[in-house]
Amino acid sequence: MPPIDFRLILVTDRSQVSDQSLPVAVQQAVQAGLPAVQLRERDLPTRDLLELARRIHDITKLQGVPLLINDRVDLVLALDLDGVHLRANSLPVSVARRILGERCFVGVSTHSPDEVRRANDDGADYVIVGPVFDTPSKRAYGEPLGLERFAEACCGSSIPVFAIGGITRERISEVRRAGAYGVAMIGGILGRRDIGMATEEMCVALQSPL
Ligand code: TZP
Repeated sequence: MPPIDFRLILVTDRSQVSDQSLPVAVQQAVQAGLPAVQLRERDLPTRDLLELARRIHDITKLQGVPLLINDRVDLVLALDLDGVHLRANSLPVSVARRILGERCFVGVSTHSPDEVRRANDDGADYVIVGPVFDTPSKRAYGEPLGLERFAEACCGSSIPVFAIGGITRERISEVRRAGAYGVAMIGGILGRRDIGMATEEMCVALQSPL
C-alpha cells in the first residue's frame, strides 16, 4: 500500500466552481501545491463521469497527485486512478480491496466514532470524518459532530483521519489539535475566487507548528 503522504484532499463539487470548468479549477489547485483530489460528482452519468475523470487525471498524474473517486472501482481500474472513496452504502472495504488490490487507496466516509472504528477494523487506509462543523450541503443530515466527538473519533483510529465539513484555514489548527491527520474540503478551496491562493493558505496552515 502506498503511504498516505497527503494531508489535504480537495473534494470536488462542480456546482461550486463559478468562473471556470472543474478541470481548470483543479489545475489551479494542483499548481499551487494541492496534494490529493477526490472526484465526487455523484449525479453525473457514467460516460460524462468517465470523461471528466479522464480530464482531471491528465492533470493530476502529471504532477504525481493522487486522484481518488467516489464509489467507482470500475473507473479506478479503467483509468488507473489511485483509489476509491466509499460511503456507508457503497461496496464494503473488503470487496473494493479485493477488486483493486493493495496498490490503491481505499478511503471511507464516516460520521461517528463507531463508524471510524468499523472502518479501521474493515481495513480502510484512511477515513474522512464529518461534518465536523456546520456546512450548508449537509444541514439536512442533522447536527455536525463538533470538535469533542471528532476528537473521540480520532482517538479510536489507528489510520489517518481527515476532518471534513466547514473546514476553513482558521479551523485547521483546531481539528489538528483534536487529532486530525489532515483535512478534506470543498468550499474552502472551490468556493474561493482565487483557488491557487486558497490552496496555498490551506497547505501553509497544515504545515504550521501547533
Ligand atoms: N461530507 C461531510 S461534510 C461534506 C461532505 C462531502 C461537505 C463538505 O463541504 P465544505 O464546503 O468543505 O464544508
